[in-house]
Amino acid sequence: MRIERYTGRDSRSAMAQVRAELGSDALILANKRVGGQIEITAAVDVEHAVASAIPARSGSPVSGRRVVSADTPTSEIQLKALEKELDRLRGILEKELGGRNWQEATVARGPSSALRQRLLRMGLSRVLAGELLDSLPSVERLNEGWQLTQLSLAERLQAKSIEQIPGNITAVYGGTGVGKTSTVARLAGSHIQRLGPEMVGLITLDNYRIGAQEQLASFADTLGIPLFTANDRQSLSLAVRKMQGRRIYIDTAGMSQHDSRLRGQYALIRELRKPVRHLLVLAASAQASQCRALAANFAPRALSGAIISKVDEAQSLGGVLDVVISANLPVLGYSDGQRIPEDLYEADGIKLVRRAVQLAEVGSASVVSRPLRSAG
Ligand SMILES: Nc1nc2c(ncn2[C@@H]2O[C@H](COP(=O)(O)OP(=O)(O)O)[C@@H](O)[C@H]2O)c(=O)[nH]1
Ligand SMILES: [Mg+2]
Repeated sequence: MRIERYTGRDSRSAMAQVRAELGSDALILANKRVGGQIEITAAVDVEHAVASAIPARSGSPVSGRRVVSADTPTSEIQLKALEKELDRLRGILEKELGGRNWQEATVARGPSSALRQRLLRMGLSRVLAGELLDSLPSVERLNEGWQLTQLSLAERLQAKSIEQIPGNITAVYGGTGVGKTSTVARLAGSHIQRLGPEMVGLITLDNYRIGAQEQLASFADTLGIPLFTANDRQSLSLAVRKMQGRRIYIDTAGMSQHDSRLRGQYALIRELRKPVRHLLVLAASAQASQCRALAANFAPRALSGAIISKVDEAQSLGGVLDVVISANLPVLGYSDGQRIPEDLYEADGIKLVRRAVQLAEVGSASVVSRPLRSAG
């Protein structure tokens, strides 16, 4: 495996370098903005790329995918033979296509419809799939187009760290059971690890369920931080005053996507007239339509961003990614398990896209090869 870093003024120029040096089978591992430039980390698995293209010569009939061990011999002679064979195939195809421009033909017929299928299989909407493909530069090969498409999807996710958003108060909203209280506990927990318990405090607006308050109260007790319950403007601003100087995390009550009380809690917190990070928690395991309706409760730019929870339980990720992109919500983190605080991660566009792709691949493979589990 060869891993390299490339920097360019935008993804396209960085990708061009990747392509030129590692070829179009390169795998993008990460992309980030570094001082106004885009840095792409890419890898190419030289042995595997070559070995898996060489047919097995002897042994038992190949069933399914051939497993190539790391020490498969890849002699130069085999490589040369392979190159020759590829040239021959290219020649045949070019001849078949007659006078047409080879590159144009592949772009017009091949990659974009195949790419569209992949995007839809991930759970993205037709609209977003169309937008991503429209902005794709013309490419010769499917894999190259696929890498660029994933990269541009990752960019559209606007992954950011919560710390980039100003505000000493962080409020968390969302539907019932999506992971709001867990998110509050995780954010507070990681803050305590960095700055100590005397710098952190909690408020809950969740007065509807006793269990909900007990959950946060026991967390606050264990960590030795204050927890206030508020239900109106006065009690909320009193709680904030009492915790002056601390980083405050506000948990809210889960509401159905149609419940106007969701907006009520937001309005109450707005009345504090302080810089607040307003975060919407969206469960990746929920229906995209539900996530979309939740986000629609908030005016454009009312929210600072989204936390995507339950990534581990999702059957596909495209739906929730589509929602955050179309609602123009930067992704500020994601969680993939029940542990507090461990299972919350900083947002990383490439990682989320990779995960969405993997889920789509597993999903389509299981249709073909996984037997139905019998009950009992
Ligand atoms: N599998 C999984 N479970 C989660 C995740 N985040 C939270 N949960 C669980 O989801 C349930 C509801 O979480 P909670 O934080 O109480 O949700 P709330 O009602 O929105 O406050 C709890 O059992 C959590 O442990 C996650 O990322 N993955
Ligand atoms: Mg809760």
